[in-house]
Amino acid sequence: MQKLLEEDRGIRKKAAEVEQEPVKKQPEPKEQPEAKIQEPKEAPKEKKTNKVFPSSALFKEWGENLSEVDQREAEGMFQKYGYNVFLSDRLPLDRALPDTRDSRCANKTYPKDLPNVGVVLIYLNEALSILKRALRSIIDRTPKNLLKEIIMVDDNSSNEDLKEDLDNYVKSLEKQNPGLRITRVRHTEQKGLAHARASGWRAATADVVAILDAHIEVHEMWAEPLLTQIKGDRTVVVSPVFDRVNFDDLKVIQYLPAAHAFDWALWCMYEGFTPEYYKLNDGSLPGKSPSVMGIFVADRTFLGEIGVLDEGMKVYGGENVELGIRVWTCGGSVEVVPCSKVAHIERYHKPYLPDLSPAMKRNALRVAEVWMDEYKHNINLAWNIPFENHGIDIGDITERKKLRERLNCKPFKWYLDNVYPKLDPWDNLLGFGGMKNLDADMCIDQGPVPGHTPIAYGCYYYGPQVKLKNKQTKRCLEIIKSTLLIQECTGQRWEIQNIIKAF
Ligand SMILES: [Mn+2]
Repeated sequence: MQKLLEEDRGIRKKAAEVEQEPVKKQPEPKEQPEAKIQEPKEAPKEKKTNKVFPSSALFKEWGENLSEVDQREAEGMFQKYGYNVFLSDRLPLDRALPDTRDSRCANKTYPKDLPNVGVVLIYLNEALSILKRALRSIIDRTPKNLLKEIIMVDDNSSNEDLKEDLDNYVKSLEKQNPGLRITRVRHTEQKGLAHARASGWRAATADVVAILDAHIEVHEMWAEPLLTQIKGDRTVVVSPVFDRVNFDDLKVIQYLPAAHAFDWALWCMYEGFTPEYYKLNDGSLPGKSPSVMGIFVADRTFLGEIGVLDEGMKVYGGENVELGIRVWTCGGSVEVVPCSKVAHIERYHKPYLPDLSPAMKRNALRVAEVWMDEYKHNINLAWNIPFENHGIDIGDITERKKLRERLNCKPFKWYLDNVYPKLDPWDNLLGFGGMKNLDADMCIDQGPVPGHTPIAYGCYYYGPQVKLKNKQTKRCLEIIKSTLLIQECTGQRWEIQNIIKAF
């Protein structure tokens, strides 16, 4: 989930658990309060075994009484997959999930004649037992008359067990479920998330497509609330609410509903719904959302009409934000639906590439160029990329620009004003990037926590070392003996990496 869902950004995605209103931007999942679910009391421990990997994230909270041989096996698989495959292989494929929905959801009823759904599962070297559990949960927890098909999209996996072993499992599912169509799509080179998802959409025939990650388990009644929204309005793109499945013990942690949003670097994060939503005081109601985290459900033909996904994007990231902006500005809307829940593993690391930033940056620049009008340079600001001549090849965007033209989409300013007013438009910045004192040959840095009191520091230009805002005093910012001072001006000169406006 993306990003949500997709999640799983040990790297940087600000996925988060969410409190009830007001929901703030939440930095890292670990810092948030958790509603733990059904924590069984553990039996008294016998003597502990030695930890073979004391610094591994896998063994921080899990695996206490594992033999050394098992620890080595578990750690090896964890390094490969980013989640606990050792444990997954030992849990039932049809394990029960806790009901984490708002209590009002249990009393809701849904129309009998809902549109049917095709589930698209994207995977790249997913662990076999994780993928099987996703399939099992979808088949067991979607009414037979609603689940028309499952489309499995393999974005060029190399793992051996995703060949014959998986084929055999799929055959057994087909035998048990004669009415269900299972389609396989296999890419012979890695196409990236946006293209893989779109290829799943192309293979689909159902009324509605649900584009999911493969490291998920759907909850009971996940489909009906989503399909009900789409039945009522074919232009609404919906997302379930995710619960987090821990990468180590695979326990399910409840997340509360929140809108899916993003910052100017296009990293996903949770954000509160609108004030109007909270006035209704009913957490089971669908809420409007600026974007989706990655996983989404939409009317199949409507999704085609508005351009599916930007297949010019590479690897990972940004495709979910592009979808959100496009749907809203070109005549649709996006909603998060609290009574639909999907448990999603937040991986410790992703298998696509060791560093996702280059792809994120490139994809973000595509979104900026096609959709963001006069705000497009905020993407450069967020990534510390020069406005002109940045040397990053963003690929061909003429088709996406034509699409925007053809659909007669509203300006990005409309989106900011009406859909995502919480995104700061950054319209009063003068410059960005490193700010270097030419006499001292040092830069301003944000300084240590707590407080981030600015200090003088060697220039490194990894990211913006300080944000320059429009403030004027008659004293100067200078560096004396490596110390940053505000004092009477002695004429020290500064250089700012990128100037936006003359000042
Ligand atoms: Mn994911």
